[in-house]
Amino acid sequence: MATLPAAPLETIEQFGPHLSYPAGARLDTAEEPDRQVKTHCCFCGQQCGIQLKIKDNVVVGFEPWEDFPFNRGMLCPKGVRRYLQGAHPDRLLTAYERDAAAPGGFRPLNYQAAVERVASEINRIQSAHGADAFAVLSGASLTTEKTYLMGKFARMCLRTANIDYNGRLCMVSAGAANKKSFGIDRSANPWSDIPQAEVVLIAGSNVAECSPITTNYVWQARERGAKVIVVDPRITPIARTCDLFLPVKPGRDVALFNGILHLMIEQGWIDQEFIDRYTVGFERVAEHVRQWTPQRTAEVTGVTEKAIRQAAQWWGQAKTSFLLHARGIEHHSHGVQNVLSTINIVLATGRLGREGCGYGTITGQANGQGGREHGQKCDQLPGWRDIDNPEHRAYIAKIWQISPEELPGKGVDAYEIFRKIDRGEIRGLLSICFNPKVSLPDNNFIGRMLDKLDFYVAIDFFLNESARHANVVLPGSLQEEDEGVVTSAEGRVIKINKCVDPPGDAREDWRIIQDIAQALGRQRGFTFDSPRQIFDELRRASAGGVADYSGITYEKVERQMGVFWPCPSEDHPGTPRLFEPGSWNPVAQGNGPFYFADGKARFNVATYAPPAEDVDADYPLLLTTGRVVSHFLSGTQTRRIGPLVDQYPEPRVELHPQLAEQLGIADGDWTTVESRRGACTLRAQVVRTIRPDTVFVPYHWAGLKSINQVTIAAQDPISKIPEYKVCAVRVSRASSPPAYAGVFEPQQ
Ligand SMILES: Nc1nc2c(c(=O)[nH]1)N[C@H]1C(S)=C(S)[C@@H](COP(=O)(O)OP(=O)(O)OC[C@H]3O[C@@H](n4cnc5c(=O)[nH]c(N)nc54)[C@H](O)[C@@H]3O)O[C@H]1N2
Ligand SMILES: Nc1nc2c(c(=O)[nH]1)N[C@H]1C(S)=C(S)[C@@H](COP(=O)(O)OP(=O)(O)OC[C@H]3O[C@@H](n4cnc5c(=O)[nH]c(N)nc54)[C@H](O)[C@@H]3O)O[C@H]1N2
Ligand code: SF4
Ligand SMILES: [Mo]
Repeated sequence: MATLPAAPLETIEQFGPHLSYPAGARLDTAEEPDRQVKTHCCFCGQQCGIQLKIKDNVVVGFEPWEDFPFNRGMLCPKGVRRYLQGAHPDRLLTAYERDAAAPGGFRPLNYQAAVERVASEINRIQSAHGADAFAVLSGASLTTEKTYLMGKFARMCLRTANIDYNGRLCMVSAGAANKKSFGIDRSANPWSDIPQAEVVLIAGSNVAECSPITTNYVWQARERGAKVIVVDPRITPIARTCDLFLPVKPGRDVALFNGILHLMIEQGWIDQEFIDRYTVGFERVAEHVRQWTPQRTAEVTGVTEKAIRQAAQWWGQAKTSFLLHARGIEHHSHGVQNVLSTINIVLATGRLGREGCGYGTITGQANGQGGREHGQKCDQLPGWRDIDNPEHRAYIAKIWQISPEELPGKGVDAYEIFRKIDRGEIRGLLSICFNPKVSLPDNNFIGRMLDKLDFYVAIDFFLNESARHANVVLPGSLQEEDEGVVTSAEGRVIKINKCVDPPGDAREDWRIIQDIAQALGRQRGFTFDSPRQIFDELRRASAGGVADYSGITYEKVERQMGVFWPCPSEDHPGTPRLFEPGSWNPVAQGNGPFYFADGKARFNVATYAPPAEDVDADYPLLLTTGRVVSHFLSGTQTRRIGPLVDQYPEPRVELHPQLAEQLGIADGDWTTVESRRGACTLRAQVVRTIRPDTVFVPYHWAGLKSINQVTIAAQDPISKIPEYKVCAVRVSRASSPPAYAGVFEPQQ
């Protein structure tokens, strides 16, 4: 049986990097496997094809899967090492119950007893405080089947309105803006359109570190002569090879894109025929951007007028183009406005729905796309249906064999769930595939709220930092221990194949959820025997919705190496490129290809506002946060994979030499970054690749190394995404090393 590390343990890397290699596990990739399974990487939304090598029910290595069209065998450092995670000694092999007297603060518990305790606590809380007093937080690394089941479980079994998911921290600004502009929330093109583009514009995406395989598509375009434009406060690796770099001041993208559109209109670099025929709302946008003269745009964004004019000219005059963005423009209190402003420059040129003419938001989590379509969002039902729409409610109620009145209404977003805990309105929480203690902003508050709960159950395969606050922990499944579909950044539905069985008392996540339903005595609707059965119900539930999966089968996914949704019937091949004239569209009754009744896309006025917290005399610098190539999200997985730890052992504060000199900080010095919410002391990394008014810290670490102690919980009013990408801080050389110094010091 697994033993838990002794308490108190704030972060797993206190073990030291060498111990994060799975001790004694079989890790020799050269070893002859029993079999190889074609599946996909468990980490980012690129969902690279990979073959895992299995010996004696253990994943022991990998081989490239060269036929899979997206990555053709290529993998990034995380994909190459992902096979190491399952054998880690921290893998949860049994259920646990919190017990202050036990070593590590938890004692093992029989699985069935744990499930029964969960059910009885749910009953107790809901009968005393109402159904909505129990909340669910779910995740977009789960297969689409599981995300569907989580939405159904919350609404039909628990009858709570309060379910939301970690994509709330990720893709919701893009999703909301895509819906507003196009009526559909999916990248518009397969990535094979990128190399065909004359101009590739990348806004707020560290492509080479966060969606590494996309780099290859961008470079193919460059090789064919394309101009690459990058908008980022940091010269990221992709920016080092671009043709034009716009070093935007964090939080100012909407001004930049409005300024670019201003010039495009002034110079006539727009497609008036497309605008007239296929869009509405252009005049209001044109009127609005009139104020965004190059001079004003330069003043607000910190980008030179010359560079703004050059970007407008290249983008405006191109015949083909592809615009990509990610969290750099989305993680803002005006993230939706930022995204709308980028979509406006795409719509104004009419370069959509044709070869080499594309737009895409690069999804983040493994199932960042599929995980936001089928009902685990607080306002959504399967098929991207709207929980407020009576017809949509009636349709799903029929599939679930309940009456529409039994379906709860709209719940609150993931952060608001914690505010409701603070107010005593939510008393119980089930989380799966989510580590809010590390990943939510202002996370000292989150830790206090987890402790305030009457009852908290976490389902995970590692005891993540949030689960350490749980009353009961249930051992869930790793990606390679289950099967199901996920949808990649391109909109391609692909199949995750089971490689090994969950070890010990661990269970496939969907079985655990059904076991809880059974223990509650509400198993009706939760008696699926397999992910395939869940998928078949999901297909029916999605039929006729915008995210229509009804024509997708496991066999077709395998045969075609993925099926792009929407796919309304089994003889339909799927829809790689959206908005092609004449393509299937369940919503449009007019001639246009967009997903509104009149078939026309919407221009939306995108208004600029400064970040929720701007700099002032006390906090004179901007903090922005994000990722490094070798770690993934809250680090639960990658901080347990030795070679990835060695590649980037601890977070560092990136700052420009000018700023470093001004502050008297040398490379490697302990440096404190402090905001109104909290402080974090880390080593400095002095780099010339960042704006001198901005510091950057990656967020993959917990406890004292967590930069989310410092970030702000401001949210976009429409999407409710947190403003991870900008808050005001002061930075100084630390007067003393942090408490963790010396406990684990990586070799420099
Ligand atoms: N290695 C690695 N890869 C990952 C992940 C990971 O954790 N590690 N996570 C996956 C997930 S879930 C996601 S969401 C994606 C995220 O992928 P990205 O969005 O590419 O990554 P981030 O580092 O969050 O931020 C991207 C860039 O935004 C820039 N930026 C900061 N503020 C601004 C701003 O105001 N404007 C502009 N234009 N840019 C700004 C940052 O400097 C950074 O280079 O990556 C996925 N892939
Ligand atoms: N400061 C700052 N904070 C950020 C961001 C930022 O850029 N800056 N980015 C935000 C973004 S874009 C994201 S997506 C979030 C991510 O934030 P989280 O979702 O909290 O981070 P994860 O590390 O994905 O946590 C997921 C947990 O799920 C578990 N898990 C993974 N797969 C499975 C599975 O199949 N089954 C089960 N049962 N468990 C599983 C992992 O072990 C891990 O403990 O962080 C956000 N936080
Ligand atoms: S790019 Fe993403 S999916 Fe591909 S190997 Fe790297 S982490 Fe895995
Ligand atoms: Mo994300």
